[in-house]
Amino acid sequence: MVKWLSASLACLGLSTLTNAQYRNSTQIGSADCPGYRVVSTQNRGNAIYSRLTLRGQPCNQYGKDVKDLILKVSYESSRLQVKISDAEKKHWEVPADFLSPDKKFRTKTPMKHLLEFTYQKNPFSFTVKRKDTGEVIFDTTGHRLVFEDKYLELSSALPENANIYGLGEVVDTFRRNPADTIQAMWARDVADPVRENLYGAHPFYIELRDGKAHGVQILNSHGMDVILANKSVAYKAIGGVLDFSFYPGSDAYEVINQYTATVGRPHQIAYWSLGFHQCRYGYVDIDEVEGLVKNYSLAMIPLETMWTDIEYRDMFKDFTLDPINYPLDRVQKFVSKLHKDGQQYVLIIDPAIVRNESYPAWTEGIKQDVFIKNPDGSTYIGQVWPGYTAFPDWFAPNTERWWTTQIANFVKDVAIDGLWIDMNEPASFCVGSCGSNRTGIPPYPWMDPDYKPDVPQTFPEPPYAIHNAYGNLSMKTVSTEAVHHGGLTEYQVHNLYGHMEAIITRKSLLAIEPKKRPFLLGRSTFAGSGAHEGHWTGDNWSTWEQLKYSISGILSFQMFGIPYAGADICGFNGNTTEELCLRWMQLGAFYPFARNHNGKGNIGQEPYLWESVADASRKALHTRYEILPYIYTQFQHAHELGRPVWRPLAFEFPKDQEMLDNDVQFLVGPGILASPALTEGATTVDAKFPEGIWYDYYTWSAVNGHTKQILAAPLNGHLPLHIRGGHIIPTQEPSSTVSQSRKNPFSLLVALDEQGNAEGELYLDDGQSIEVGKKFSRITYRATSRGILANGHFGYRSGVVLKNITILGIKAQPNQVKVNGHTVSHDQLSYDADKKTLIIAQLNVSMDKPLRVTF
Ligand code: MIG
Repeated sequence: MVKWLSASLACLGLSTLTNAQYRNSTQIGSADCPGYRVVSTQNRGNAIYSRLTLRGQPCNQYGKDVKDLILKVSYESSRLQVKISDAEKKHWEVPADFLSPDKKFRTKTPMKHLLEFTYQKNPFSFTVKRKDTGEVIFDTTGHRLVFEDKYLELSSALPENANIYGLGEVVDTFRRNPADTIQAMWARDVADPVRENLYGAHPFYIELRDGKAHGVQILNSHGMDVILANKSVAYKAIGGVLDFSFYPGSDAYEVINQYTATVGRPHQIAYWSLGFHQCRYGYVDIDEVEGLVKNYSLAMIPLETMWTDIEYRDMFKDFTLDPINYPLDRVQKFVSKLHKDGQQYVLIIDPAIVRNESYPAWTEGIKQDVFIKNPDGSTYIGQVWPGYTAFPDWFAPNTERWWTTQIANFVKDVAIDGLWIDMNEPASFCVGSCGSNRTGIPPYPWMDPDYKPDVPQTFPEPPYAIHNAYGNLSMKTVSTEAVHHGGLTEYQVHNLYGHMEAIITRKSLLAIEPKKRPFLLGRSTFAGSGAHEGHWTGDNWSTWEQLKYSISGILSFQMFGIPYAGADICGFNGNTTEELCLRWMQLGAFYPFARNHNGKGNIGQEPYLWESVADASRKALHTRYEILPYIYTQFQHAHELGRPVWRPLAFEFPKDQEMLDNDVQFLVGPGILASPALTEGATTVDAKFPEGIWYDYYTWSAVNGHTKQILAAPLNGHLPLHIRGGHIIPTQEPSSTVSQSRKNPFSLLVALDEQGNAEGELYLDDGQSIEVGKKFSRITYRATSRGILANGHFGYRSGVVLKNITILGIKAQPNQVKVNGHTVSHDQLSYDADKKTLIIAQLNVSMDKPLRVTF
């Protein structure tokens, strides 16, 4: 495959401009682009409209300069929008209903009082400032504005060595290199290379400056480059409009709150999806899959959800079962056993539908006209696993109904609990079309060095070559000239393909089971995809480097509003090792989405295959399941406010220079710090502790903030975790499944800060209903030197008791402890004067009522 690809890359030619050329081309005067001047301005309500006109002779650098532009500036509830479009002709824009804005959202202070837009008339340029401090967060002065049919360019100054996070999807450090980053936005199926464009397109960044945060987004589905260099950020898109949103924050969480209020709040997850998942590409038959589930239980490693990759299908066709290796009756028996045991089953589907006249998905699809077309109106043919395939056109009016019918017919037979939507960049194995007349079983191009498509390939490449690392935009995907409903081209909507599949597939799952939260995991994502699905970081490698990069990958998806994110644990490509897999299970046990997944042909990597890995996995998952109520609560905050479930230290401590680059540690929610071992042969971790006081999760010993510590991290130990002083963590005794764990007693871990206070929250509901009405509990816990109070809304009946309360950092032993007015007997109390901890044991009071503990 590598050979075939690199040969094709060479002949197609990669973009060759150097960074220096890029930098210089964004300044006024380069290529003699004249820029624009303002000819008139009108205020209408909350918006300002201006008309701009070209200042001189067009430069026609990559096409024809548009003569007249409209500038619209509007102060909205969650953002300041600055949009520049062609005054005469409509260019393709992402339709409003592709996003799911939170209509109820209001900032406390109206946007008008937070940000100020000002502009220069001639040449036109603009700045966005914070109103309170006057700080300029975006400034196009001195930079070109180019607006052509197939080329748009705008840049802003950035401070020296700016702290920029985001711009994905990519494998890179969490903080991007402000002096040398070229992030192309072009959805691409590729095995997780470092610093190249990947599966999803997220042209959104957060900048931290002097302890404050703001965010900048451009909404445009066309291919583009976003370039950080020479103290500036440059946007170079190959079509569409310049539609910027500015988010004032002023902390990073408020930025994400504003961003997700604009593009879509993360969906409410099913509680079970927080359990541990096992998958691999290459489980040959149902016996093997069944055996695995047994092996998990024999090894006493919790397994919540079993997955099957493309092998379950008959000749790789979606919505079918391989009659020999995955016969229907066996699969049905297997699924009902899983369900009986409180476990789930998730299957993969790909968008590509094979051309086969006896395959209903194809014949019905043709009848209902749901596929992407060639420019001449014939069905566009590419190639994926099952052979020569068509691709659903999510824009076509019948596609949703057709897709839902296919899924519903399959689910009638196999009661799956969720879907995994892969290959939706969309991936295809030819370079553009494979040729409309192709039928039968194709050769796999990468296995056949002499393979040539039998039709002449025309690849209309735009004059400006974005830094798609495959070079040609049609490489390994659908041709840019392929046509969607309404005459849209793949060129315009390529980056939306996976996002639209997610929107429609979520609707399909809801049509089938209207009351249950669907489970959906997708590969190619766009702004707002988190409203519909979670995401895994694709085909990573079983290497130490990628173990580390998994952290920044997951952190960046928290920013993009897709908190339910994870990387393939133990690595997908290549063989893992015992030690790597052990460290990966330790870290992966705390991924928001925790799944061990392996590529085809590699050695096995299920955690029970090595005694050491099994042991580490049991320990790590024990802790994950213990803190599930806390993690679930974080997901509720994500759903309501966009709050990240994993928090980057840079966002939590933006004034601490030491934290701005720290992407080897992270916080789970606000209160738990993780310091994983990420290198081969490590027995310790060099950990940095931000301000505050931190308590070892396992030993309860306290560590002072603003220190560096060498933490023990033996292979047979735990992933180092610390609870942050000031936080209360609700825990639950773990069982091997989520549903069992949810029946076990709760406890509270109260970690006091230096003043002796702590706070926490617990959100509970049935974990699966779309509408919970008032049947939820939101409990606030407050601890002071006088006691602990639990109040709030108690609408969900957990039927479970609160067993123990452990207080860390309590300076003296209280003389007497009362719980709800009753004095606790002495043998229920144990105080450790050295460690300053108090355990109040065997309380066994209801979780579903307010609580009052007094000292
Ligand atoms: O080209 O379905 O990223 O997780 O195992 C490979 C087989 C297609 C890519 C996915 C990977 C999955 C694999 N798929």
